Amino acid sequence: MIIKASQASDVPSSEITSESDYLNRRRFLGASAAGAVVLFGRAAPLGARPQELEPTPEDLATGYNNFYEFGLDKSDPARHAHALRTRPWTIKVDGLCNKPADYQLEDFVQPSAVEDRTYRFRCVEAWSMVVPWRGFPLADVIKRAEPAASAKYVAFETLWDPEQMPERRWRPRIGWPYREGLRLDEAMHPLALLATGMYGKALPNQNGAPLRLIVPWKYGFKSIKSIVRMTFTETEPPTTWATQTPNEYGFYANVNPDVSHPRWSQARERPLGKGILARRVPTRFLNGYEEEVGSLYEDMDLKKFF
Ligand SMILES: Nc1nc2c(c(=O)[nH]1)N[C@H]1C(S)=C(S)[C@@H](COP(=O)(O)O)O[C@H]1N2
Ligand SMILES: [Mo]
Repeated sequence: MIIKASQASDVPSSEITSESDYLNRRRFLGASAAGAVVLFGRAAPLGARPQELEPTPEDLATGYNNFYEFGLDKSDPARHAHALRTRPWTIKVDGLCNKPADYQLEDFVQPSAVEDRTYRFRCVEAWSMVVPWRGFPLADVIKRAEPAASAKYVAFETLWDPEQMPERRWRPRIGWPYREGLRLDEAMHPLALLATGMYGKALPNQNGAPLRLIVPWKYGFKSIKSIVRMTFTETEPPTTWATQTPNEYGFYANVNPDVSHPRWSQARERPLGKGILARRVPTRFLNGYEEEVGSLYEDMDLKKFF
């Protein structure tokens, strides 16, 4: 996010050469014979449009990260986040709702609702991945909280514990913790997921253990990690990046090839793991999820509410 326009197209330091990339691809294809081509876990509520997506090599998804609490370089989170203690873990649900509560992680996550979902993931920095997440619908925990009629948004906070989180260079204008938010109807959409795992395993700390949000039609910075609080509000909650640099990052942050970042185009993206010589591919409106979520924005000027 703190990048120069030229860097938006840089090859990440951890990205592998085309040769080892080829080997990784082979490894993946080997695995897919055993059934690794993943479809939506649950097609019915999403308009029955199964999508075949080839996951990004796992070592890239878990080794090239943005998690600024652990450092600003893409390799920092994987190097430092092992220090994060993810048990015990408490999640506070509060604000405008009938059932505020402090949950232990074990009570917050209902194992029977956990499913695997493979989504495209598009960072505002113009790189992208395909990740097989494991999680449950955000809507489940919202319904359980019984939001009041006045609740129009839900705000999220990441843990902030300087003892465990070594980053000292970056001080968000809004202050820590990292904050995000969604309009309530966005949050209730069946595509919005609370992830507890990826690639069939528990979520690595650098990817936001033990619980992070995934909103696949929005830029990656909406997908807040290591969540400790959810608050129902009547007004749009302040969020980290939209407060930090309001001319560059908005509250909505819907993936949109027609709305450029002031310093780079969002028309194309670089899929991680395709090799350094691979062409950038076109970015799709709402990251390819227009059929599912387009109606949420029917009456909005998405150039204004970017
Ligand atoms: N708490 C917190 N959540 C965060 C971030 C962060 O710095 N801190 N970075 C965001 C950004 S910019 C992206 S692209 C994704 C990256 O998720 P990944 O590392 O699992 O790919 O996490 C998002 N969630
Ligand atoms: Mo991002």
